Amino acid sequence: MQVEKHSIEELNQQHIKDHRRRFEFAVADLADLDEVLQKLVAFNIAIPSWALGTGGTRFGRFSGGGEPRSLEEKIEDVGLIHALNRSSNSISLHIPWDIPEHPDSIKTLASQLGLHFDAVNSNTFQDQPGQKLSYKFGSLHHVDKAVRKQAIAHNIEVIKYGVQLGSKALSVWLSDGSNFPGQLNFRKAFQNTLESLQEIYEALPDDWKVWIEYKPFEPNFYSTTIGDWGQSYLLASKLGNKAATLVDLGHHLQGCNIEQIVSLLLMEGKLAGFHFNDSKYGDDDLTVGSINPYQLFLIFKELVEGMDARGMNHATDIGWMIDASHNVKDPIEDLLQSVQAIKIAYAQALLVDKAALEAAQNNNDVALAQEILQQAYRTDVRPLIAEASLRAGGALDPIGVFRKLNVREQLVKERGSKTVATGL
Ligand code: PSV
Ligand code: MN
Repeated sequence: MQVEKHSIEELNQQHIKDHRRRFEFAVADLADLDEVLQKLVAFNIAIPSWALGTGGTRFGRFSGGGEPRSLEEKIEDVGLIHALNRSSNSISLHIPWDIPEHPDSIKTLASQLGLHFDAVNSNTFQDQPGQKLSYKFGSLHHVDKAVRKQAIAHNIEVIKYGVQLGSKALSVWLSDGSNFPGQLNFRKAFQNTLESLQEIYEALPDDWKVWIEYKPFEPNFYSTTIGDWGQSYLLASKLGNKAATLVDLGHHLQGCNIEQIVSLLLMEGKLAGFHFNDSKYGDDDLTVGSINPYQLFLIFKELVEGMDARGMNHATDIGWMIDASHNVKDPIEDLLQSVQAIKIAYAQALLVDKAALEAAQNNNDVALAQEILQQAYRTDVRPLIAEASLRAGGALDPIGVFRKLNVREQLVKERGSKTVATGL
């Protein structure tokens, strides 16, 4: 199904007066309003193909109704999200969960909905039916060269799918690691990973990048071969200019200062992209901004400052993507919430008075520096996000419209109440 533009406009009209009042109030003191709005309109966040169905845990999965049954239906769902918020203009595929059997028609469908293809993701953390060798003890780091070769070939195949769709990056996350001390030789595991990645790197087209994701634990609980940003950065540096580090917010140990990591990776030109989510303990699947919105703001503050320092385009020079699993919420609602939370943090970061902050830092005026940051963080920027959405042809209140138009009910009618999407 598709959400018609006029339905969104009609519902917008019902709230336009309230919106105008809130907007005028919110922007009264904003000097560079047009610039901020332009940046918000331009800012898009990719939707992962595996997040459109209900996610599960290792204990179970409680499917929702109307889940997409095919890649085409997943693309339709991203089209719905984009129609509502005008900020989700791309989809990131995970192979082999979502193999584009007919790339031309998939591409046409996507472009009809205003979408393109973000990074393609390889999967060597699960065995597939009929697969010759197992990834039980890892893939690119495996002690057996034949397993490494199989995993390399899979990554090269994923690049080929991506080329057909117009993607420009391969995103690699390895679950390779060990569960017990003594299981692995760390150095050999790292060297094997590097050599495997070198072969994959050689297969990258000139205008492509490889994004190397890190994660401290899970599914391995003693060591992960690419466990932190240092290990990812080391690999990316050894590989070359086309390789950089991908930061998944949930892939840090508790209390980790992610904003500092982001700042330094940006400084070195090695920040490839983001997987947005949130976590309370050790998970990486909660909705971004649902637990720690201040941290999200602080990360965006570093992103904006660091990208400006390098003259980067906020919207396009870094890969922005959500990576979460929705176990109890409607996935589309959760993704709409995620995009809103990201845009709120981004807008607040744009409001930081950079000159005043720099002066406070140079004067060691710690209290004032904090005041400046929190002034931006405590600004209610929601009317700006709504205005940006309105100007881009989206909904003032994307979730409200999703509910008013009974989108999920219609999807259940079309697809059935017992559908299960591929993914986690
Ligand atoms: C692993 O936890 C991860 O964050 C990686 O990005 C995977 O590709 C994704 O989740 C889906 O499994
Ligand atoms: Mn991730």
